[in-house]
Amino acid sequence: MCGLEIQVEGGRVAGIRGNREDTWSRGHICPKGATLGAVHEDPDRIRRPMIRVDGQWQEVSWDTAFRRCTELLAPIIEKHGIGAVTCYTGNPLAHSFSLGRYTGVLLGMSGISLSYSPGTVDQWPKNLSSHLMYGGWWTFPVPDIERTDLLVVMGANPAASQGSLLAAPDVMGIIDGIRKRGKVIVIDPVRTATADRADEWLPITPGTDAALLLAVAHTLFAENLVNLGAVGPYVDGVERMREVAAGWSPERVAATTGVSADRIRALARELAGTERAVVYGRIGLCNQEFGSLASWLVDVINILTGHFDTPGGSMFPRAAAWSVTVQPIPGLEDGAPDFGRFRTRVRGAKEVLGQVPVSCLAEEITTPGEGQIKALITVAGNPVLSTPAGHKLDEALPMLDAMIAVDMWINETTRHADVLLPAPSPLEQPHHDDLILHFAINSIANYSAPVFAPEDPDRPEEWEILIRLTGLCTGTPAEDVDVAAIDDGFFDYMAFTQGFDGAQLRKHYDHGGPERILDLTLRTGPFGDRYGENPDGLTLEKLKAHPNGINFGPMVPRVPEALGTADQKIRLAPRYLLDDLPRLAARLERAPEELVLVSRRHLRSNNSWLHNVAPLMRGRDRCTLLMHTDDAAKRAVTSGDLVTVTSETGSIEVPVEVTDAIMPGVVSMPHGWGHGKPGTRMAVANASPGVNTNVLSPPTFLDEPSGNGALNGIPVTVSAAAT
Ligand SMILES: Nc1nc2c(c(=O)[nH]1)N[C@H]1C(S)=C(S)[C@@H](COP(=O)(O)OP(=O)(O)OC[C@H]3O[C@@H](n4cnc5c(=O)[nH]c(N)nc54)[C@H](O)[C@@H]3O)O[C@H]1N2
Ligand SMILES: Nc1nc2c(c(=O)[nH]1)N[C@H]1C(S)=C(S)[C@@H](COP(=O)(O)OP(=O)(O)OC[C@H]3O[C@@H](n4cnc5c(=O)[nH]c(N)nc54)[C@H](O)[C@@H]3O)O[C@H]1N2
Ligand SMILES: [Mo]
Repeated sequence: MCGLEIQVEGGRVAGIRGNREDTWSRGHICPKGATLGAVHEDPDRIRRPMIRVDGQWQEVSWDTAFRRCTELLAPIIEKHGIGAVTCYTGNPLAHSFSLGRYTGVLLGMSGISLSYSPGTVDQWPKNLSSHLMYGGWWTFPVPDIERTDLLVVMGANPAASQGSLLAAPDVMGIIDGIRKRGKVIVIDPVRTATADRADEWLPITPGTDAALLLAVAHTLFAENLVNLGAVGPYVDGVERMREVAAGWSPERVAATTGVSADRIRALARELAGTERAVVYGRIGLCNQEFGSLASWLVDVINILTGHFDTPGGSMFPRAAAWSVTVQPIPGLEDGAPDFGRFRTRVRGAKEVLGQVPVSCLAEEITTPGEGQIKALITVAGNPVLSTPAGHKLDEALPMLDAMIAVDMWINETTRHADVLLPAPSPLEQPHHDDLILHFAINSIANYSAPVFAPEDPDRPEEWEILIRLTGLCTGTPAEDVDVAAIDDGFFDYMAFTQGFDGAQLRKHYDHGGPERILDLTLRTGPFGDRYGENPDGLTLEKLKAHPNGINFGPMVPRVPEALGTADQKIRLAPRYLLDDLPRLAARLERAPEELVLVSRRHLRSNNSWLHNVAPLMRGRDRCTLLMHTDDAAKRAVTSGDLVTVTSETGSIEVPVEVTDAIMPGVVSMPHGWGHGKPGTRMAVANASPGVNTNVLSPPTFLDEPSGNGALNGIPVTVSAAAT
């Protein structure tokens, strides 16, 4: 999202720096932005379509590649039906100009009934709690960190991640600003770089945040500190919440959470007593055993303390261009939650908001019988490294009859494909953010033209690839799909959702594709011209006259307008979530584990896929196991020693890094490593492969209400490695 100034000399990137004139980022940049040139120039990046012939990759024309897709997929669909086909759409689609706007075509129009994504190892608990509380599965409240005086960060490390369901430029600079006028508290089992920059680090036992937050709610009610502020008239369920919280005294949860009853009470008082305060919870709260409860309770605390829908509190952003992704799920409009509309074939996992745990994919491929998955399309994903027990998926993928991958590299996942369709370099595409604008603390619009013309003039854009694959799934040979017709149909539907006749609107355009969708979403967004109804409003054409972007300013109160519930009320205490409380109560009775594993991120990485970028890989090995000094002493290991880490699912060897910046009883590893597999083409990554932490993630360790994977709080044992 940061504005970049890219210098080009002789057709090459000569330098990238932050654009000081950018209306959003004002010159801020992170290492990922600064090294995009290396992604563009990476000799390992695939540039031509490839098909596998007798086990060997062969570069072919696009036409041949699409024909090969047809040859592979059509007979499978004919024999087994579309139910034998699925797709995995990965994280970068949230960031790509074309994929962000067109994955909906593949998911919505291909007839594939059940698809997989890292959503269920990421934000599914937040989708669930937002669906239940606000009637919008992407209606996420975001901490207004520019205007708050007390920020409580739980399970997030913006010093590494730069934010997440909180998009803000230079988050750490903003955090420094909060400290000057107020206070920052970080609640995390690890003393992260964010915690180091905060006023206070409160270590917490992984997976127990929901219990802590219930005790905060308990204190707020018990001490008469509840004050809903302006949203008061729109909140339903306060009395129910009072009854629920009554059973969760700070004393009851102190031992399990590792946070003293006094500190919990003081936290409640600080939050209630600070005019502008906010709690932010992120991946550490989602990817855990009680992810839905924790995600919900963050919002409950913000609401009970009057820090909701008000500056400096938790607010609903207004995206200048709305995202196709946030469309309501047909059949899951507000009302009684209707989850488990279907269950998976092998494990019987229930559907929640249209998805099932991503960890089901391997067993659906390997288990014979009616409905077995025979063909897989992956788009911008590397589930072999990023999903629980990815090593099992690695074993399952060769059993497929067909696999098509749309990606930039031959990595741990795509090495199993039969057809590889290359994505263009980020510098060969236009850019305007999409989904992440819905989590941004300012309303911004910012369009960038491609820096380079396509190296391969024949190459289709990724949205065209998605449309061809969609058509193929519905019975048309991929090479014969009428891309423009499907694109028009998609546009018409999107226009219809905004109350417009697409066929009429299309007369404004001489081209289709994501630019047309972007124009539609800008013009029908909060600042748009609505195709002439509001003549001074925004259009893509006007935006293009502002190369540094347009910033429409900070968040504004949006309740009740933002609510999708039938009665435009916030449901503070949804029954579906309350039903999960007995499971949390049982957690309080459980004996402590000897050691549990949590995940972490690094500033110079992005999940599994920037490890082939040499400038990002400099420095010492980052794929290490952080372990507390006392735990290391007990096991007679010191920094640099190789240790064996074992969970119920698997075992890995990794170097240990001994530190006091982590709670005793907790160890931490980054995900996205485990390169060096045969058949991959990533020379830089393969030279420093690291190990795959998800070998240790049990596929059935889940946040039950959402089906999201619990990748934090995994019981493990650690001992010095024999080797
Ligand atoms: N540089 C970089 N940036 C990234 C990414 C990247 O890989 N690299 N990934 C991107 C993606 S896909 C995402 S989703 C975001 C995520 O953004 P963040 O949520 O900020 O992610 P992390 O940096 O992993 O921080 C998670 C923190 O949760 C803590 N934690 C683990 N378990 C628990 C628990 O039970 N309770 C509490 N309170 N804390 C816990 C961990 O110790 C860790 O410090 O980052 C995005 N940004
Ligand atoms: N243990 C543990 N596991 C985790 C997490 C954790 O915290 N701990 N975090 C989880 C989270 S939050 C996430 S989001 C997932 C990520 O899970 P995935 O999305 O499966 O993994 P990525 O590593 O982001 O893989 C991105 C893939 O997209 C490709 N790619 C990049 N840009 C483009 C593009 O423009 N077009 C195309 N077609 N391909 C592109 C890359 O080459 C790479 O193969 O990992 C999850 N796994
Ligand atoms: Mo993510």
